Amino acid sequence: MTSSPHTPAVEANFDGLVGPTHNYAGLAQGNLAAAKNADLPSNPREAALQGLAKMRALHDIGMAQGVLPPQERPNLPALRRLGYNGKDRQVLERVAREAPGLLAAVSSASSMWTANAGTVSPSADTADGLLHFTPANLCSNLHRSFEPETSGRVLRATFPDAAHFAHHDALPATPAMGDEGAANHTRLCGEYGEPGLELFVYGAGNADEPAPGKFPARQTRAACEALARLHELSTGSTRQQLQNPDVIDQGVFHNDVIAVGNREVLLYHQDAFVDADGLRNWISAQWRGSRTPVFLEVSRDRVSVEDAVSSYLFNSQLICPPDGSMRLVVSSECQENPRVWAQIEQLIEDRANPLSQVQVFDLRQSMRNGGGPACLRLRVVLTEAERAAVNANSWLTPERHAELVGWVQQHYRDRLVLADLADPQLLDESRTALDRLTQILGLGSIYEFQR
Ligand code: SUG
Repeated sequence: MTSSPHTPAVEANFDGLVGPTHNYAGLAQGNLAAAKNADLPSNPREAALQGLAKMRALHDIGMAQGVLPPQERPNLPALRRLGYNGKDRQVLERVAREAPGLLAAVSSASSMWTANAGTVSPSADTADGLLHFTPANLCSNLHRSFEPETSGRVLRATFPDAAHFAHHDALPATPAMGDEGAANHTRLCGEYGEPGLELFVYGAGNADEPAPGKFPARQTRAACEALARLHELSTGSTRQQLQNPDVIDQGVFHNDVIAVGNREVLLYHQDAFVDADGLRNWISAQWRGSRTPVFLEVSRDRVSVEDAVSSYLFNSQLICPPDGSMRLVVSSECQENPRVWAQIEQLIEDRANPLSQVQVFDLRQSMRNGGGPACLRLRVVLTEAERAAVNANSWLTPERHAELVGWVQQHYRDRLVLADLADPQLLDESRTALDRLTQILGLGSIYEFQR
């Protein structure tokens, strides 16, 4: 197949920096790692450095790598909205005494998982030719419901030029419109700059569709439909796909825990979808790309859903560095599981698919909260003109990487337990750190404490 005329584009990854209050509070129902590790002491410094090491390695193999800042935590404005008033110190002391669960919720560093910051549609797919962003409302969990407002501000500051970027408000934050962003959105295409197919995966659909019984389905079909309308996607190039409710009940709280797509490749577990045949047929029928779609189905006999969830095999990043290879970026948990590792080796060795390399990262600090390599990044396909319009300091360069490492070492603690969240000193440290960060990243005053 030959490539149709199009504006060339690259796929950039915008990773979330882990914030200074990174902790394990067991807040996310249906997320098995988070539940299992609740109350463990965390190491925010190590967490942030692990994330930065991944960003640097991807930069070094020629990927366009960006950085998104953490949010203000503990979230004092949220506590004031809930009726806690007085001096910051008094607010922290009172909420710690009366509602420690709420203090944990307003202190979570969960904005690090930028795959949940929003949904992004490249300009090649949209009717108005703009690159569209909609922050996810994350209304299924209290601690995550505090993110969308600042996420919207961060996205606008990072992608500021209205001539290229269209920013929407988050969908109404109510269970009927639950939206968790790019974690449930997959784009397939021939070349990144060609028009692609956008796949929206939901767990909560119409009344006659099967639903999970144990854990919540966080993504709704109604939200997927609204996103496709807002982003001006054509109906022939979008599909709302039902997730298998049984896997949600086994800990697959986002589709990116059981499937990942990149360019023409869809890598997914046999049990990921209701009607995977229908999905493949639709992709093949609607395909306009210059490469042939490649479906890599991992069978349950080789990798069980349990292995997939504990290793986060499908939460790998599937990337195309400029050397022409296609690589899988995996967490070290994949290497430690012999069945998962054997599957990865087979995929890499099989010449019939484009995957040719694997790169392993220690992301344990994030993984203990159920956040793997793919959770930590928001993918944004950018033409050259769009890339030039991104806020310049949001790009990771070797110099900015070194500056951020120094910033983490200066401002972050190496141990945090839940009792520390009430420490007014931690609030001061976090604000000092974030204030400095907005200068490093050249973002302006995005935090309420700066306004
Ligand atoms: O929403 N964990 C996050 C993990 C998000 C992973 N993102 C993707 N799959 N894209 C969540 O479940 C745990 C926080 C705690 O328990 O302290 C948490 O929020």
